[in-house]
Amino acid sequence: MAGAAYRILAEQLATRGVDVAAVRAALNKQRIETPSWGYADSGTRFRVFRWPGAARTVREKLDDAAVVHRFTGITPSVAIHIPWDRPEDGDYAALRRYAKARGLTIGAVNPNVFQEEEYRLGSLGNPSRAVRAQALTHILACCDIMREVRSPALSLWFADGTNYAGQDDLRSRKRRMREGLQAVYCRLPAGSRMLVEYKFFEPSFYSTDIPDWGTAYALCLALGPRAHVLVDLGHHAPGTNIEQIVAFLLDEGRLGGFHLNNRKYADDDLMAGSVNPFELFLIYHELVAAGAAARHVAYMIDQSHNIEGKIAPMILSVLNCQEAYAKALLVPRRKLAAAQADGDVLRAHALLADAFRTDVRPLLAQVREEMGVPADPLDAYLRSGHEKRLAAERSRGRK
Ligand code: PSV
Ligand code: MN
Repeated sequence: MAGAAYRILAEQLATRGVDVAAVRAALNKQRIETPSWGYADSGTRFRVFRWPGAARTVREKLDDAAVVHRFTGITPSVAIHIPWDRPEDGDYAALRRYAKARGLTIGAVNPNVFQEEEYRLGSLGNPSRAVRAQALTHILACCDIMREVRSPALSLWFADGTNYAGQDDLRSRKRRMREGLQAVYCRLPAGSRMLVEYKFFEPSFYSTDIPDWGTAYALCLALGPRAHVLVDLGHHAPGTNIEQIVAFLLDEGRLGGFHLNNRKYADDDLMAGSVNPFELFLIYHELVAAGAAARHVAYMIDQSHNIEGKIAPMILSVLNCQEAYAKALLVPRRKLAAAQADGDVLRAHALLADAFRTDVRPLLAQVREEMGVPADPLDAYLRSGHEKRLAAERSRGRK
């Protein structure tokens, strides 16, 4: 099927010196984790528009993740958020088996320490010792859940911060956060990692306890080698050079993973690659350039679909990441290094831009054929009638 178009592209790439077989092999190994919360009704603080057929339970979320994996072939794990994904019977081992029966594993466990009434002034950074203890207890319970679901990572994000100057002592907040994280770090399940996510604002607007990668990095250094920084693409001020942050963390061995999404104005949690595909490409370019240093990086989507559906936009995000990675694999690294060494600014830039401009769709169609998934997964999914079936099935019992 991919046939003629692929052969023409493969020939062109070969004349450019690209090892097409190696590119295909790399694409076959690409993996992206999808978030349980992206399958449920979610959205902005203004309005959550209900989607007919959105998942209502954690098992339905896993069912939907399995559909995304079936159509894309590269999303075999699902991140969970606790307590949002607490199974009704509380049996996490059974949940893991349920996932396994659908060809999935459970990925990162995300403790939620931002929705209880007690967390008004924060969780691990809260001035109250009792509230800090409550947050710590929840996060440690998540470590136990990690053991049951065999999760490789504890993914931490804190809404902690202050809204007004003088509201709290900034140095004390810093120390409390560090102390709390240290208590968690000691209890990480064997072989797992702690991912520390930063966000420059929201829901705290005057100060955020972990506002940037530098703070997250400093905390990780203080904690130990199993603590790594998590880069959520939506959590940066406009104009931030995210790929430079990625390069720095990779080089220091502290890039833990990504929350893939795209932003336009704030933390809008839009589909990955939808606003700025060039940025996504440049990030993948750094990852490819880092080679083995990027081995342990976790690629996780974190988006909140509000008006565009659930499963289909998840598929599109995955495909956008696949496309960005494919283009990054085409960068002629030796030629680029030579242009850089020669100080040939224009040529160096043009080499990158050329890779980005390459239409890799025939290549991806070929790779998908090899993986046994549709050449155009989004189109195949939309035509499958699955959305209609879900909407009918899941409308029962809804108000
Ligand atoms: C916060 O904005 C965040 O990016 C964190 O990763 C949360 O766990 C996730 O969104 C879902 O609220
Ligand atoms: Mn995130």
